[in-house]
Amino acid sequence: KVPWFPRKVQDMDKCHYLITKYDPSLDHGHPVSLTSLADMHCFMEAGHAIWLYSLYPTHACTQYLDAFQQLKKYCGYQENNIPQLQDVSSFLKERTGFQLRPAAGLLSARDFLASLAFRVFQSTQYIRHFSSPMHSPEPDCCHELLGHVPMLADKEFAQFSQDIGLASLGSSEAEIEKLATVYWFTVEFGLCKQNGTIKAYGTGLLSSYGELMYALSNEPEYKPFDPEVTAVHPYQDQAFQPVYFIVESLEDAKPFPLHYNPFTSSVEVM
Ligand code: H2B
Ligand code: FE
Repeated sequence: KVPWFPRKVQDMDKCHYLITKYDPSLDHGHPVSLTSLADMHCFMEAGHAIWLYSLYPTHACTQYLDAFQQLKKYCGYQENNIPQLQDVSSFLKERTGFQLRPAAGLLSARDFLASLAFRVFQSTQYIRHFSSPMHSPEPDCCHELLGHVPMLADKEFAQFSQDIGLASLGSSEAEIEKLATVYWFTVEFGLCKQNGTIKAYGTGLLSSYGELMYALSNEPEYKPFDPEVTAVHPYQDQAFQPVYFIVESLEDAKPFPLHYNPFTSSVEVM
């Protein structure tokens, strides 16, 4: 039996299953609401953001750098400002048809991936706890805005994201787990080659000063991206990744050989 899956973008209202990994009342490192502590976090984050910004020219892929310039110009990406989700969503909609939808926390891989099929990115709005500015165990708005948003403004990357989403619709739990793993090692922690140099396009790297430095140092192990191999490689979210997968070129990255035909609204295997 094929599990239920959304057929139209309105069905996103039913794709909101939250995973509770951390009990907010027990864990002091849990992210907190943005509205209550906005000023303080804005101040704290500026420090991390300035560190990060200094790494981008040498560590980020060109697609990221291009989009980042645009976001500075049109969406108020500045050290002392938190951009508005609505402005960013309108920006993306114009570039690649992606839109942001507010999410209350970490969603199940199934619901999160399903939304990508409709070019909807479910974005958290809270910010990481100020006691650990360099690391957030769950996605927060720094990760979404500094990591995901610039990459989603790139056409090929947007297509790649949607392809993973499309492949997830109606899939079994085992298939979802494989897709979530591919997503992890590409969208979140992927590296690519550009002019013979390794650059980061993974959004978990682009939103963490510490891991961005580490990923492009000589410490971690590198493996070539291969969907079959990558999909079953174990991963964890408690520390820096010991292994990163490299794609030869971001333009050629495909989760699986498939293509969404917008004219027939169907998935074609190439
Ligand atoms: N939920 C939210 N709100 N944001 C994410 O970036 C996210 C998610 N990523 N759920 C998903 C899981 C990802 O790690 C994969 C598909 O499991
Ligand atoms: Fe993410």
